[in-house]
Amino acid sequence: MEILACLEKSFVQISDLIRKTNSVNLGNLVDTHNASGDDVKTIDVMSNDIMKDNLSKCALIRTIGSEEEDEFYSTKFTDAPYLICYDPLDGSSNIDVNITTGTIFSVYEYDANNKIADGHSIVMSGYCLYGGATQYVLAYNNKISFYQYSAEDGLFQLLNDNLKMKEKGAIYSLNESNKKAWTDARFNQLIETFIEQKYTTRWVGSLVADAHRTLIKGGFFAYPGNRKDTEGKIRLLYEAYPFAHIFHHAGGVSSNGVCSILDVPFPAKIHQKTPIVLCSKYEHDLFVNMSMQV
Ligand code: FDP
Repeated sequence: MEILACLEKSFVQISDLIRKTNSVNLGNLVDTHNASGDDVKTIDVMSNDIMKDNLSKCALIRTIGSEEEDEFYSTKFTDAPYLICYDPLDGSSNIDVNITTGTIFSVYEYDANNKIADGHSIVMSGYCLYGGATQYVLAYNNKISFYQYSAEDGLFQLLNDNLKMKEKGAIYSLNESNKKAWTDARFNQLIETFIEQKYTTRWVGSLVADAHRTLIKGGFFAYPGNRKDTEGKIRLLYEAYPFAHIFHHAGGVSSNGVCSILDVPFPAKIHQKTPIVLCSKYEHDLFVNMSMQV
């Protein structure tokens, strides 16, 4: 698929950028693509330039939405069928300590009225992890494929052609330092239940890494709303919808606390946030039962 080729090219370029960056520079580096060669940009902005440059040449893409842009960008392919939204470098506040970051994306198909209703309009989504290895997960055609980049032959090699989530995990993942400020008390009760059931906790603070671990090992990930960030921190278009699409493809569950993330109407604003839960079925049942006790 042409879009996938553009994405894979971008993943390799962003991965190279990260691996060549001195992390002590706190994510600032010289843009070697710039003609003058002396333009200092953050690594997020350079990753966005890579994605935008590659994807704007793809004849299937009409519109691009990015975490790094204030508005949607229209390509020259005005009759093309798809919108693509992405976060070029999620978790970049971790880049200075060499923690896993990643690119998250979703491809949305316009309907006959040139509209997108909600997350059910996604035809393909995924993410690339820039960690110990460069790996990407793709949700397409009702299955999840998992690839790893091989620098030796310059190709992504298939690791798993039909990845499925466990029905139950043993890890919960939330930023518990916010727990006194959460606006939905079910999360506080749920944590107590997890501890009683001998779960352990993990919080990387990089959505791609925390969500990837939850996908692979099962369990519970959430970023609830709190008094400071009433809708949480996770952005709907290029973080929550893609991961919801991926989790549903893998047999897992997504929620904004009320409904599936995929049922949330397409936002009016490009950077709209949403509370988010991504989890296995067992943990979702626990969460739903908490709601009955409140
Ligand atoms: P970041 O602050 O690095 O941009 O989407 C934003 C995000 O990262 C997610 O990747 C991550 O899950 C979350 O914010 C981390 O939030 P905390 O600062 O509360 O840990």
